[in-house]
Amino acid sequence: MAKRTTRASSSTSSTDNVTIHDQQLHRGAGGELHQIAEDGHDVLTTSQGGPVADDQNSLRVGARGPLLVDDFHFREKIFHFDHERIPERVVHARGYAAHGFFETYESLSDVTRADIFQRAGEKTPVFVRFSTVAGNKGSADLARDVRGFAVKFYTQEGNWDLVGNNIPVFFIQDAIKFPDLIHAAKQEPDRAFPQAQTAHDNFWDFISLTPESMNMVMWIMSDRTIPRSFRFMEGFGVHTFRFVNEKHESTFVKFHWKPKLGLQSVAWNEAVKINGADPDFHRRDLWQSIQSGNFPEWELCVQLFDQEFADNFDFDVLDPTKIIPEEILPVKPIGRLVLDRMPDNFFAETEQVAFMTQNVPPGIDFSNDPLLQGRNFSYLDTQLKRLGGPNFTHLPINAPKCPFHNFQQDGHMAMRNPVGRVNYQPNSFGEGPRESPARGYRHFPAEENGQKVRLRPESFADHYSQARQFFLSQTPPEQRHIAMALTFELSKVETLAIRERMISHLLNIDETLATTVAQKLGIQTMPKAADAAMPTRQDLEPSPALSIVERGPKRFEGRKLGVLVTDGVDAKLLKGLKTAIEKEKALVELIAPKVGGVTASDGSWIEAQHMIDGGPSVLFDAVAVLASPAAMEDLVKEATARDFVADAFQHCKFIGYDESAVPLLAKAGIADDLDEGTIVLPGEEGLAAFASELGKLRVWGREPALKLGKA
Ligand code: HDE
Repeated sequence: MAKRTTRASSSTSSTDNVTIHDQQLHRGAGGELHQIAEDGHDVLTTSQGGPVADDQNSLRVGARGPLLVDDFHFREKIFHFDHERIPERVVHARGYAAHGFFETYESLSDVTRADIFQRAGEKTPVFVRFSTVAGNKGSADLARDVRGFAVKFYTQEGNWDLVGNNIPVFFIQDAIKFPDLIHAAKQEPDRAFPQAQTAHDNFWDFISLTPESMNMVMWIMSDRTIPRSFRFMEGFGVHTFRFVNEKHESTFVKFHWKPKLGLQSVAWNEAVKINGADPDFHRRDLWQSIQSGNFPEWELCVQLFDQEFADNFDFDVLDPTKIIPEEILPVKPIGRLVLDRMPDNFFAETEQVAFMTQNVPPGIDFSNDPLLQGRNFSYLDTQLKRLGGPNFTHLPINAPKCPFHNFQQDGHMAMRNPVGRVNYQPNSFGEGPRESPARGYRHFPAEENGQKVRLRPESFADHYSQARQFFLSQTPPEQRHIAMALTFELSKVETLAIRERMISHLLNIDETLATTVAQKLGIQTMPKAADAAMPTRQDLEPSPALSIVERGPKRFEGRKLGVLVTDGVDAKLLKGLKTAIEKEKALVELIAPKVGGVTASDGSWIEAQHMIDGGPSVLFDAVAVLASPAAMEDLVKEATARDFVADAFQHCKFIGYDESAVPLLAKAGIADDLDEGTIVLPGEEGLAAFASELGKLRVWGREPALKLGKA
């Protein structure tokens, strides 16, 4: 095919038909050429371009005889199919990605010479892949897990990969522990379960023996690990990096992504149910929002600091288990990221994209964070294994979009061999590329000296203070969720000593948290607090920036209202509701008792996107029930309809309804518990107020009375 495309470019062509050697060819959607059959269809060919006459039957002797080795078409087709899979990523196997652009707000030339940050308004193409860490490629989206947030910037001076997570700290301080961490987190090797979750002995055994992970434990047990969707997550570069300017001066930098629509997560019980109702919930969300033109957006923010700040800060800025609170060092927005195009092909782009922390352009450099330096080693190896050879940079998704030129050659699948005689330098033929001391990458000449040792610095030794700070910075519902998450996870741990060891760490973080979890786990005698490498410092100032609820958007924009409707629904009210929600730039989807839709009060046909069995309330941010009294008599008998409102209530969602829905609330067992989040839909004039009330997103105050997990 590729051969034909090349030849065709020099031939005469009409709009989408081309003639080569008297043969009519048809140009396909991707610009590729197809042979045309007698009846006008594109001709199916082998990979060698040979036209295929019969793709339904393999070649055999007689009608019932053996197959023949002459059948090169069969052999090629099955051979290719047999090799369709490549190894999945050892971590972050399940991912979803989109194209977009990064727009620089203002020149940062005073701190960095990175070309991408020189000109205000400049747009740089990007490819962004979100992922879960532990689950296999086919696992469900709402696993409690860290999310990867990997961004490839195709800059004018080479690709920059900012391979981050949605959590600003990590489990370990030294990359040498990474294989142990991941072995412990993934399914246990003898039984190959549990899949995509950390609620098992091996994970908590390792964690409880690794005090440096305690800050991360607070983060992963918080709602950050069950995000509402990728669009509502922050992202972090985690490590301290360096910006370097033209004068070779260095400024330390930490990177943050802030979602335009604010932060939002789901409830744990909701996450469990979403995994069943729509395992692709996050994928679908990204797909739908981009396809409908609601492009997700983040701001790139930086914390910039110098050596003096680093020397005076309470913690070592090279320790990836620590943050610098935003209240101490504010974040400065430097540009925006917009995702506006889905890949044409999942495998070619999302699966084959190769992120590598060591991909940095001139002006961006590394710090001595031992985790970062270990990563710089790892990512190249993993791509070789996964993509099968050193030429993975030739794949369109990985190739730079700026010109590139060197003498690398040959190897598996080489698509860009240097042309001409000279494939080395220096050479006296004056051919080929040469170094450029002025433009080329120069590593920051940091002074280093010391003995070769294997040790962990003293300055990395405080494992509990920031964990405590994180916990104390959470609102009461968020603290409750952390306690519930720890209880759930440890309840799945069979070895009692591991549970107790975790409680002994929690005692160093917050005594009430430790006692609550211990009580729920039925631990009779509290263990002693874990020995700490250094005593827990006095309380750090809480950081409200660490709370999702504090950082909530206070808007319903980008969210979804699910409206359960029946035959006889008040058409005017429904229309008014839709208009009010759409004014908030949010979506409305209808759920009907039967596939198709309902007939409204005025006789009009209203199409529904879901049937009640396929559209549970966990798929929506808030719900409404609009029915007719007659249809309600049947609806209350349906368990799925009762679950629809009972779940919405349990997940602290807003529920709007008209009077006809009262029997359903009664049957769902919530009629006596109505609160400020269960709202009788007013006449049309009040619908705008209802829509704006939804901006509060959840009624977390409802939760204590629900006695979830006997909290
Ligand atoms: Fe990764 N990580 N990682 N990681 N990581 C990989 O590279 C590794 C770490 C992160 O969407 C692998 O291409 C080591 C921290 C993301 O394709 C591998 C260590 C952070 C992705 C690897 C870490 C990350 C990866 C597996 C300890 C957040 C997915 C497949 C030092 C800052 C990128 C691959 C994508 C992927 C190694 C720790 C983020 C094996 C050794 C910390 C988002 O190279």
